[in-house]
Amino acid sequence: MGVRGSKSKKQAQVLILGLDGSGKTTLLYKLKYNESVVTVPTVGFNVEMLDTDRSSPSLTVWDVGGQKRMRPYWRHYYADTAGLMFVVDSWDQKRLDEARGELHQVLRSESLKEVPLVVLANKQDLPEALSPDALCVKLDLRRVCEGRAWFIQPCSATTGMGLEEGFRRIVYLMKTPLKQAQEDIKDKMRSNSWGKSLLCSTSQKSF
Ligand SMILES: Nc1nc2c(ncn2[C@@H]2O[C@H](COP(=O)(O)OP(=O)(O)O)[C@@H](O)[C@H]2O)c(=O)[nH]1
Ligand SMILES: [Mg+2]
Repeated sequence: MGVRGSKSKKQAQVLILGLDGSGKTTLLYKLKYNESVVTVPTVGFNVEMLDTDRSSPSLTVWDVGGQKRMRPYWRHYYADTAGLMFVVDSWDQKRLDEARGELHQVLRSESLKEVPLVVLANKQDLPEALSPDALCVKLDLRRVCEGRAWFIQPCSATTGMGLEEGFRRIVYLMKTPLKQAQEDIKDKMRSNSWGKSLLCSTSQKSF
């Protein structure tokens, strides 16, 4: 995390990864401008600043192209990453194996060793989208995330459902000591209250 800006508010880098077509660019612009944009496959990256509450660092969010030929470049963004978000198309079951393989490979990187993870189970607006519980099993999250603070958040980049919660969670995980975050997450998963915010109930667009 570096310090930047006139009020020297800290800023932290959040990296959004996931297969092409999972909804990364749509969700970034829905969150930033509350607009549904028509996207084209991202070549290179999009980067946006997101505001947070006063006690949290501002977020510099990188949305990096997810096409196969772009994935070897993902690692160039790891070094400064304080929080990782991995977007999954919950409806496209044919590509879940591919998503799992890519996610596992990303998590094996030494530079992301203690970086918290939020998996965004996107496209929940579509009928037959897999639930976060089912995705958790298919992606083998509990095993691959051992020793890491993580959470899976259902969302829809089209409607905006769950997006702010997802970003609140990554901010929370970035700010909270690992042990405490793991306990809180266990409780949260046990109570299975996916839709409710873990942090605060403000309706303002700050995380
Ligand atoms: N139904 C639905 N479609 C979505 C959602 N998020 C993204 N899409 C669509 O999925 C396609 C790929 O989205 P895009 O943001 O370009 O994916 P990216 O390659 O991960 O950046 C576009 O046609 C989006 O409109 C969602 O939550 N629900
Ligand atoms: Mg894109």
